[in-house]
Order: sequence, then structure tokens, then C-alpha cells
Amino acid sequence: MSFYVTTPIYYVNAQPHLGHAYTTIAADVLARHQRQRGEDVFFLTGTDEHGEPVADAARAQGLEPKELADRNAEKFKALTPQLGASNDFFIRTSDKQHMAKVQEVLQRVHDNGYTYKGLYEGWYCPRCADFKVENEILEGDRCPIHLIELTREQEENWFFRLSSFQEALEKLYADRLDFVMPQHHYNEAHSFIRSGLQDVSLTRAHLTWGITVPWDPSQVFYVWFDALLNYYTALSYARDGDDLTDEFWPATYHIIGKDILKFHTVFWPAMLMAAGIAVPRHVFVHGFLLGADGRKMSKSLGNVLDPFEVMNQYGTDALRFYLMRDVAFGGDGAVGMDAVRTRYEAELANEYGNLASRAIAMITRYRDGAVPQVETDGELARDFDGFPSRVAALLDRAEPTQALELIWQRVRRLNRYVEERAPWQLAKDPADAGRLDRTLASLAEGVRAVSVLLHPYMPATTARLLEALGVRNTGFDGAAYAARVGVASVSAIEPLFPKRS
Ligand code: ME8
Repeated sequence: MSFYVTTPIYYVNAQPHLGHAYTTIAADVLARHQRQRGEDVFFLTGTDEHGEPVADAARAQGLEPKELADRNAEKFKALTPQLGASNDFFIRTSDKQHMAKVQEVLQRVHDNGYTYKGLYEGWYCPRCADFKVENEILEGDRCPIHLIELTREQEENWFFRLSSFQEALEKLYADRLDFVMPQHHYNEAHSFIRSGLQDVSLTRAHLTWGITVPWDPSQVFYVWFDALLNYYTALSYARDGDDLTDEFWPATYHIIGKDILKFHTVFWPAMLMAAGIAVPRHVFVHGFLLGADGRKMSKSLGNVLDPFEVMNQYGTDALRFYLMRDVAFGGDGAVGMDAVRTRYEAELANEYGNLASRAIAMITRYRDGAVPQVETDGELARDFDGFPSRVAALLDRAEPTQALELIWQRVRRLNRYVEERAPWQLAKDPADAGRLDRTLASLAEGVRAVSVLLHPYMPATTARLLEALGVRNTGFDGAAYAARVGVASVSAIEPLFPKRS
């Protein structure tokens, strides 16, 4: 089976921030998990470089758009490995191959009769690079997202006959109840469609920073259509000399924030249908990260959580864990440094880190580092029974927070097990040697199994721990808690989550 997951491609008019990191990390967890299961995975992220927001930002800094794009694309590109993201390709919409493919696909939309020339007049937000419909506009003709004043724009454009897809989109939504997830965002998109679709502008006349319209070179494509097509074009040139489209299209999951729902759940499937291309399987829409005060993060409010600061202080894996754990994926959630510290100390250091170091220390102290090769405890086996497949089912539905909660319940179960069995008591009486053997074996096996499941969330830390347990197999088949211990011996390890000042 193939699994293709994407993040939005990020605008290069600004610096990477926590919101970008969030989506990339979530997509990475899904990609890593599917790889563990032996699926053929392709994970795509990248940058959105054309259009008004970038041209305007470049002008404000006295730069050419391409200069600003090159400069900021590098920062986004550098961020992915820093986040531990395992993307297979990084697309830039200024790539020549992307541009050529966009022209090819949209020419087909034109040839299929889904475009016409018309006069567009409407309220336009230059920051969204989007015309707003009347019922979205705030008082004072302001953008509902950026709160800035909209401008009244009029120009001759090529239009996309979105209205021709009214029935086809309604059918798509009726046939595929999981096309948009979670449910409340499906409902939102569905009701937008049912309220009646209007044709949309496909090109812009007064902009040069974009992809030229092949049948009318005086215009460039509206940046959103250029950008959306990245998901499709990337597959055709990501691997030198190899076209991956047949293998990975349609995409399994587009992971996006709720700010760009309309483009992905309405325009995008219609555009694909117009070009005769299959629509993606799922669009998963996550919520907004908010400042610790519950308000939208913004520099002027001073409530921004800086991903680089979190990584410097606590490490990449702690940032990944925190974001997947503290904000239920799919909803909004407040984030802040205090909450990071609490999760780090209470859960990573005191629960998982402590469990790992205690297990290794006791096996070292009582059995010279050799894990007793005896049957594991049936009681613990019962608590672990069937749970990897429940984790997998949740991750198949793009629910990393709930899956992590299930895994964490097992981390806690293992800590309780240590307390209940009190190996330090058993070690005092040679008559308890058999029980001590069984306890240590069960513990080693439990720590191994949960670490395999935590691997997609915290790849570096779990790899270090599994190495100390002498375990090479991080595949999903190793996620089951087995009666036969999967760990032969342990070696000493530095604390996984050291104390931070
Ligand atoms: O919209 N909370 O790019 P963009 C959670 N180029 N996620 C957030 C967030 C927040 N506060 N802020 C940003 C664009 N994000 C277009 C996309 S796709 C074909 C083109 C994340 O740089 C979230 O994924 O504004 C959101 O959808 C995306 O960044 C917007 O990034």
C-alpha cells in the first residue's frame, strides 16, 4: 500500500514559526508510523513562493521577489531536519518543473472548457491573496483573518467555472463522509458548497510574480491554484528520472490548518475534476495554536511560543511530544513555555525517562545487565493485548493525540507495575529470584514495546533508548508486547530527559 501525506506549502513572505512546525511535525508522525508498518510512504512539504503576499513583502524590503523567496525558502528548508521531519522531498513553487506542470494541467482545464474571460470586481485581501465574499467581510470592509482593510479590486481575469462542479462536489461529499476530517470541518465545507458555488478568478492581470498563463501570456495564475497543484506536480519530478505519480496519487492525507479549508476542500477537488485527475482521499484540518492567554498568537501580544527556543531548551523530541500531546489534533489549543516545562518534567522526565532509567538500572544492578530470558508476566500482557492495532487505527484516522494518549496509558501502567512488584524488595530474598527475573523481563519487554510505538513521535530519543536495549527492529511488528522477551541485555544510558534549569 502507498501512503502519501502532505503539509501546506508555507509562504516565504515571513519566517517559519510554531504553526508551521506544528503541521510538519503532525504529518511527520503519520509518515513515520506508516513507514514502520512497511507502507510505501511519500511525505511532502515545501514553500509557496508566488503571488501578491511575497511580491509585497519583497518590495517592502527593497528586494526582488525571487531574492526574498530564496532567502526564506532556505529557512523553511533548514527547519524540516531541525524538527526531525523525514520528508521525502521539499518542493518550491519556483521550481521550473513545477511551473511547467502547472501550465500543463491548467491548460487542460482550459481545453476542457472550464475557463472564460470576465470582469472581476470584489473585496480583496492582499495578505490572504484572496477575494472575500460578502458574508465573510467584517465591519469596515476588513479581512476576517488579518483584520486589515480590504481593497476594492476590478480587473479582467480568466475565471474558473467552479459553479459547474456544484453537483459533482455534493456527490463527492455524499459518497465520502471522510473526505474532510474531522467531522465539524466536513460540515463546514459541506455547507459552504450547499450554499451555492460561484465561479472564481483563476488568473491575475497586474502581477508578474507568478506562472504565466499559457493561452494568455498577459496574465499569471492566481497563486492559490499554482500552490495547490504542488501536491500533484511534486510527484512528477521529486525523483530524478522517475515519475511517482502513478504510485502515490491520489494523496492519502493533505494535512492543513483551518485557515485554508475552503481552498483545499472546495476549489482543489473541483480543479482536479476539471483536469480529469483523481481527488485526494482525505483532507485533515487541524485547529489553531493559540497563545497561553487563549488568544491568537501574535508578536504584538507577546504570546508567541518560539519553536527554536523550545528546541534549544528542551530538545526537538520534547517539542514534538508537547505539540502532539497538549493540543488535541483537530481542535484549537493554547500553548506556552510553562506548559512545555510541565509536560517535560511531569511526563517525559518523571514518567517515561524515569521508567527507562529505572528498568536499565535494576537490570544492571540485579542481573549484571542480562535480561532474564523467562516468560513475561501474564497480567501485563493482558494490559498490552491488542493495543498496537488500536494505536494504528487511530493514526490511520490522523489522530496522533489520541494515539499518544493510549501509548501513554501503557507508560503509566509500566510505572505502576514497578511500584506493585517492587523489585528492590524481591532482590532482598533469594527465594524471590524467579519473581524478580519475571518482573525484570516483563519490564524490559514493556519499555521496548512502548518505545517502538513512541518512535514516530520522538524518533531520536527512542532510537537512543532502543539502542541501549540492543533492539534494532523499530518496525511495527515489534510493537506487540510478547511473551518471549525481545531484549537480551541492556547498557547504561544518559538520562533521556535531563533536568533543565
Ligand atoms: O496559507 N496554528 O501558507 P502559510 C496552527 N501558502 N497552524 C498554523 C498556525 C497556527 N497559529 N499558523 C500557521 C499558506 N499554521 C499557503 C498554503 S497550500 C497549497 C498553500 C500552519 O505560511 C497551518 O498548517 O500562511 C496553516 O494552514 C499553514 O501553517 C499556513 O501557512
